[in-house]
Amino acid sequence: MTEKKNDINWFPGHMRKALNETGERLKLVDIVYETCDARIPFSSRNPELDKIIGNKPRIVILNKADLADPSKTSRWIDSFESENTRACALESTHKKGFDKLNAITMDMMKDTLEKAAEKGRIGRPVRVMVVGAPNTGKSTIINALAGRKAAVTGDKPGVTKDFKWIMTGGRLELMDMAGVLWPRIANAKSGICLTALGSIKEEVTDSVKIAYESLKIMLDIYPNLIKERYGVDTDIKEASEDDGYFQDPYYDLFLEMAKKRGCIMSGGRIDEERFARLFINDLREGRTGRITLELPEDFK
Ligand SMILES: Nc1nc2c(ncn2[C@@H]2O[C@H](COP(=O)(O)OP(=O)(O)OP(=O)(O)O)[C@@H](O)[C@H]2O)c(=O)[nH]1
Ligand SMILES: [Mg+2]
Repeated sequence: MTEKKNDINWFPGHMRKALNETGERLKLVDIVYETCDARIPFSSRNPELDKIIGNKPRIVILNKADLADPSKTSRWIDSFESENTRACALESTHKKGFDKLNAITMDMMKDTLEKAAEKGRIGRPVRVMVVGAPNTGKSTIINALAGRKAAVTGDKPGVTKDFKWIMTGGRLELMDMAGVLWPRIANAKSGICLTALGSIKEEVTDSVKIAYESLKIMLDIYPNLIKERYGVDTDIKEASEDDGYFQDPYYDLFLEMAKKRGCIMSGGRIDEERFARLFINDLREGRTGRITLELPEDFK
């Protein structure tokens, strides 16, 4: 494996600006929908954004729940709710989960709307800001709520560049925001997961390294999914000193998987780059299976 770039610069200057502007724009809304990726609810939540949102009413949305492990999604929702944070799961491309989101929103806005009605403002709109890490599905959620393709979406981070108001025709007025990362990612595993699942641009890092590291994570949590998808034996035998030279059984497995998938260049060398991209895309798009790589108790 060759090292390409070691410094992952995932916090370009415009993201600091976007974070600061988020604080300013919060004054314009009643409630915040904070999106995260249901497969990595810890790593895809922005601690800086969390601070900025503060006590403003918010709902944490575990989006892409169709790609996550359903029982683990329930555990995450219970964990948020037990800490008095409202949370719900969405499968926004399938338009699932929105009744629940709407019910929680109206429940949280009840007092505000009643007070407005007493002052004669009956049917006052509810203004929502949708924020979260890049590629977590903010614009897709907005389109589902608006019932039309009002916001641009795409399968890479950084699609929405600036904020935009979108009217739904119903009670909600929605503010779409550019996805924001934060200067210090909690740990190496978070950085790998965020890149593998699409919130950090792949171009800033080494796809072979990301694939190799995410394979290790998968072998730890879902070895059977790897076994089933790639037809390999996942019982890793750690290299012993007796082997006489350094061996990395995970890297050997990575190469075996690449070979099985026919990622071979002319001359017989294994095309690690091609397999890395294939492996990451399988993971990202759910072909490896439904996965949740983090549990609430890991962060208590
Ligand atoms: N499977 C699945 N894919 C989703 C879901 N929500 C969004 N996506 C996909 O995820 C990708 C990113 O969606 P966007 O709505 O553009 O994400 P965003 O948060 O607005 O991204 P930025 O504007 O770049 O920050 C797109 O390819 C969507 O089709 C979901 O619930 N399930
Ligand atoms: Mg967007």
